[in-house]
Amino acid sequence: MTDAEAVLDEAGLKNAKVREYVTYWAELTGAARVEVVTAADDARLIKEALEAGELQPAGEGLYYSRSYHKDTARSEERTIVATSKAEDRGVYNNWRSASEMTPMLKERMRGASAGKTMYVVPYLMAPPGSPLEEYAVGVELTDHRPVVLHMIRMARVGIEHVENLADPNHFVRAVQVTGDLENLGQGTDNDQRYFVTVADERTILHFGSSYGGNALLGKIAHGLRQAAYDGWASGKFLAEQFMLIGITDKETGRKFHICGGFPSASGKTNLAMMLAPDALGDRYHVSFFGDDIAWLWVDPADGRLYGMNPEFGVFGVAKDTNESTNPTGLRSVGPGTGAIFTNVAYNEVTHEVWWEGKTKTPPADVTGWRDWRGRLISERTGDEVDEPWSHPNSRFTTTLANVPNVAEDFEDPRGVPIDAIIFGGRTSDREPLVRAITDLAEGVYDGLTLGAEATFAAEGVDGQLRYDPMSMRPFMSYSEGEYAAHWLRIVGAATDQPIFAHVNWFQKDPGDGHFLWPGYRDNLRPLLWLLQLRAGEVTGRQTPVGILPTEEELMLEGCEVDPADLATLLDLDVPRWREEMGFREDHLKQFDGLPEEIWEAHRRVAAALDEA
Ligand code: OXD
Ligand code: MN
Repeated sequence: MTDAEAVLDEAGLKNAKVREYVTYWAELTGAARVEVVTAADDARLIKEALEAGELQPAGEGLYYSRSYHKDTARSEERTIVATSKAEDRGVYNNWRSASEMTPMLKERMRGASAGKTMYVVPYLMAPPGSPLEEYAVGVELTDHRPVVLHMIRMARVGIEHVENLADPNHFVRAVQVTGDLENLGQGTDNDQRYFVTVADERTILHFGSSYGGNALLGKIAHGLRQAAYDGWASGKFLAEQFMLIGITDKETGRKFHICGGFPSASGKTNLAMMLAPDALGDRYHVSFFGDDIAWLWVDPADGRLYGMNPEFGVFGVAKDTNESTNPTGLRSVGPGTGAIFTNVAYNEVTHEVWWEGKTKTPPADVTGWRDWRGRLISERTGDEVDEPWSHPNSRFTTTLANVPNVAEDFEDPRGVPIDAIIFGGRTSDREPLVRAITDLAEGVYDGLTLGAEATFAAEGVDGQLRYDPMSMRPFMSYSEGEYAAHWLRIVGAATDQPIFAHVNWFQKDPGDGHFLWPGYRDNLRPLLWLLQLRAGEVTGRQTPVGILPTEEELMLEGCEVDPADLATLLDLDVPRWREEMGFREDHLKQFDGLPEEIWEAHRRVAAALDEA
């Protein structure tokens, strides 16, 4: 056992509550060494990780890592929110009592870091000086060096974030213990993993994974689950799985900000990093704030809703990132950025990386190429030949500052005023290109009924969505009824309300299956219309489910969309909508204590559709 106290002294870490926490867990996990980490340690830790074979070089200042092959994604079934109050149980949060879970996790973690280093990673999930800073402080303890390297990219890391706290005890305790990955029964009846957020104690206990989504505790467990709980318990803010972008009108100098939620595989990262289409680029500039999390609050000084991205980096899905879907994403992982690729394919001779969709076909010369599991492509036989080279959830990790169009004020502690909140599903019919919603309850109702079609027809009933309220289904930390009420209260406190909208880039022609809308950079067009609607510069056309643009109102110069397709994109399929209302009713009925305003919004929309 290590002398943790001496290490903490040497690091100059003085916060007594942090010291107590570190020494307690060092003792319990049996770690052989303790090391306190600051962002400035990155270069040394990279070097150590390369020497240890945890990372491999992937070009100038770029790195490659593979995770254990059964440890490549978040595990929703094993993820639990625990508190001491049974009222916190929701439909999606897998609620269990803290008195049951905490001892169980301690038992699993006891002695489980023997022989390993326990890294102490003090972090901040906010730009320093943010009004929400007190909810953003945490200390992750991890026994896996690549987790530290990811944390340095994804959060602001350093002991300064835990010193001089107004309340020295007010930090999130975030413990990640990897365990013996080869013997954890992942996905079997005997699964040993548990990913628990003890939300009312602000303690996160994750056992059994070193994969990013389970192990970078600042991001999902703190930035979403814990923060959502804190935001509700304090009555001060919302923490949502939202992207956040800025749009500048260069002609008038006006700036707008849009945030919004998209269920996975609905193009959220691509949208967040989007550039204006060429034909509109002289007038409009799109800037990037964040691709995955936004915290939202109202500033009573001006009555506006504000938003900020608590993260410091991007943990993006690599698959299908290419020059046309996301050129800025590619630049953000270019030479010298310090980016880390995980579970993509790797060429051990040239140090190149490749993933499905990076180019149309994989590299023709397979010399040196290994798939995400480390197997040589050249040795594939039979059916293996058709297997993907990279894991579908392979990732790139890079800092926000590496994104070429990052907003100049992305670290402004005041956050940015939010003009619009959008929800975007993946729907092949029914859902128009954009429909704006000006009523708060109808906007929240729309977020609660957000969803995406099951990826494979076999997974669900045809045309029925897998609902993913506000894109928070895997991150809900308290009951959905309370969640809806909290949304109404927070956004309702803004005297200058943001406009809501639902967008859909994925309508298809029922005949030949082609996408009706070109998507990607052209997605700016419906967003510009939305901002013009909010400013009263266009009026659109009122429908039962919101205001739709007219063709003339959309700025379509340089946009290649077929006129017949455009007509469909701006139309409503009323019979399909009526059917959808039945599904929505069943979905919402699951939630206890849903505010009456939400039910009223549902009934209003249903009645308007009946009359249409
Ligand atoms: C996620 C992520 O799993 O952002 O949603 O990594
Ligand atoms: Mn996410």
